[in-house]
Amino acid sequence: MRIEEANPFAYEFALARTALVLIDMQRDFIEPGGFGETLGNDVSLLEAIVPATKAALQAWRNAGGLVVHTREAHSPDLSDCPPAKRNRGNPTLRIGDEGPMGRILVAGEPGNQIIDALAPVDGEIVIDKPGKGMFHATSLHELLQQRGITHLLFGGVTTEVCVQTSMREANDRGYDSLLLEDCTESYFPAFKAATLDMIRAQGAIVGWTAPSAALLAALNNAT
Ligand code: C5J
Repeated sequence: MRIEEANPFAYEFALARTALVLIDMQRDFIEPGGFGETLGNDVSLLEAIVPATKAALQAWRNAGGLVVHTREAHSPDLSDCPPAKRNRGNPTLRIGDEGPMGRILVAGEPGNQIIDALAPVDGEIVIDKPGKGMFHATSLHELLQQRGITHLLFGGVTTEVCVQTSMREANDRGYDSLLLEDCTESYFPAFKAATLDMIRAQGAIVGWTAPSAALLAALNNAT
C-alpha cells in the first residue's frame, strides 16, 4: 500500500508488516480530573481528535491490521516511577495521589483506562509503559519482532511528549513510522505543529506524517 499524500514523500507499507499504535488515549490525559488537568492543561483540546482516531482505528481493524494501545501507567507501589518524575513541577496532584478517577497514572485505576470510544478489543496488544517512550521498560519491541512488524502508524497523545518520544525510539530500532496528523494532539498547538515539522524534516529524519483520510483512502483502494 502507498500513501501518496504523506510528507515529506510517499509512504509505502505492507498491511501484514504494519501496526497502528495509539499512544496513551487514556482518561488520565483526555478527561477532566486526570493527570493532564492536574498539570494545568485544557483537556478538551485532546478530546477533539477522538472521532478521527476512532475512524482510523475502525478502518484498520476492518482491514485486519495489528493494533497496539499504550498507557502511561505505573505499578501501585510506584517502584517504576523515579522520584525525578514524581516530584517535578507543581501539579495539584502527583503521580500516585488519589484523584477523582482514582490514583493518578497508576495501572488498574479508572483514570488509567483507555477511553471507551477507543477501548481495546481481543487480539490487540496493550502495553503499560512507565516512561514516555513505548519501548522503555516494556516488551513491545520483541512482540513486534515476533509478528514481523517493520512499519508503524501512530496516533495518540501528546504529540510532542509520548508520541514523539515513541517515534524517535522506533526510528532508532529500525521501524518506518508515520504519524496521522489529525489523530494526535497536544495541550499546546504550537508544540504539535513544531513536532510534525521536526518529524518529517531532513527527508523524514524521524518519519512521515499524513492526514488520516489518506490512510483511509489507501485502505479503500486496496480492497
Ligand atoms: C505526558 C504523554 N504528556 N502521554 N504524557 O506526560 O504524552
